[in-house]
Amino acid sequence: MPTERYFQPEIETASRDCLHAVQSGRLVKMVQNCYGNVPFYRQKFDELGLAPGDIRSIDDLQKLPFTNKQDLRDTYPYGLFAVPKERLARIQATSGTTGRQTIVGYTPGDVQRWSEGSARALAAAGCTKDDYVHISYGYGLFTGGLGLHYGAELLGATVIPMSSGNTKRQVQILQDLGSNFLCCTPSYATLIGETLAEMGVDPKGLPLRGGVFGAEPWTDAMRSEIERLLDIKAYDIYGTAEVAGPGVSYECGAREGLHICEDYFYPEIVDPDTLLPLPDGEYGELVFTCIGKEALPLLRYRTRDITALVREQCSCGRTLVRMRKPKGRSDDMLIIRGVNVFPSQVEHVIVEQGFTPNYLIEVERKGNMDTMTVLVERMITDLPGEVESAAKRLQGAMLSTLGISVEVKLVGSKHLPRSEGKAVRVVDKRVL
Ligand code: DLL
Repeated sequence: MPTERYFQPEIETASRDCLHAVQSGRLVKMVQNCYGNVPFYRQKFDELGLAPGDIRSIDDLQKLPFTNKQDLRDTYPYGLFAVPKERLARIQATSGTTGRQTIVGYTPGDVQRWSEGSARALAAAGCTKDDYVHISYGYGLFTGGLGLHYGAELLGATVIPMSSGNTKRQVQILQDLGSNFLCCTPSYATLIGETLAEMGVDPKGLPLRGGVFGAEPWTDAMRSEIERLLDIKAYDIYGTAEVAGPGVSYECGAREGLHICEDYFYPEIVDPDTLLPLPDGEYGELVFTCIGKEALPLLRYRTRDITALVREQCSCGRTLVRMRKPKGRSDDMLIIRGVNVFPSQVEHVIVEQGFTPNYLIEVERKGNMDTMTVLVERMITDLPGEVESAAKRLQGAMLSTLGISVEVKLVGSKHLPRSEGKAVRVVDKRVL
């Protein structure tokens, strides 16, 4: 069993009292920054009859107003920024494909703190300064590429800044340069793994040891598939551009939840309808207050991601609170004939039944009835007669897990589109 690696043990394993003091001091400063420099927040405070002095510690957090995506859109591009433009070191954006893209910004200090989160994630996955880190997240306004890049550099590792795309070349570079860690979306990791096999490259012959995968929900079943295809250990990393980028939370060697960098990003779980806080262990919407940010210090930002917090001590020695692997986003959740379905549940059943995690969910409304069809790739080895029974088996498993009947269509191997970034899993054709 390798010993656990920390990037900043003084904070990652700090006592809860110490964390409370750090969080309280930062929240007080942040609230003054918001009130003094962001007219949007000043107005919200005034409407609530709240003065910055009313916030004395992190225990006062619930007095503060929420912020949501629409607020960022309404004030596009720079309306919620707390510093003049000339103090910004970097602009990035969310990868949102619907509506107006959200612009975020960072001071040099913000870039440093964000990079620390990424460096903590890489170290927790076992990456060291002696390793080569192959980054196949997209570089650009999306935070994936540059986020992991800066984290790997801060750790002292050697970066191979590949960006995404041209998958055969990715495999060639993995082989030629002998990378030890791969960073990309989990769906792109499976594509790289499949391409490796197609090119006849044995992953056991590569020095690749681990991967840090995130930017989209993925199941433990998909983790096993990636580990099999690439012969590595796969770790989850979470983040959103509004909060920072990758490294807001990350898995450690125990891989039982993602430790949140709560010295910079303070988490809450709330009921998405009532906005009331939920007890630890209960699933609800993840909300962050960016207590360590200067340029875009968001108060109680509603991420829409569905997860739960775990406060029990982790076997890795970190004291930072953990969040469960996100199930998906509340706005990704499908309601089919009144039943809530997350694409990640569908993925779980597919892989559990021995299929590859390449799938597409099509939803339609026929008359007054919602129908859901799941397209899954069959194995190359399946004989024609076996395809029908495999589809029936999968359909039965879906019914027992999801509680609704869905149609399963088995399509040819490699028939469904592959993704080099975040995968699109749902086509909802309902006109509601
Ligand atoms: O996806 C940042 C990131 C880059 C995270 C690389 C990890 C690795 P956005 O483009 O703003 O930022 O998208 C944020 O992606 O609210 C989640 O819905 C989803 N997401 C991110 N990481 C995970 C994860 C980046 N590990 C949105 N598991 C978030 C599930 C994730 N969903």
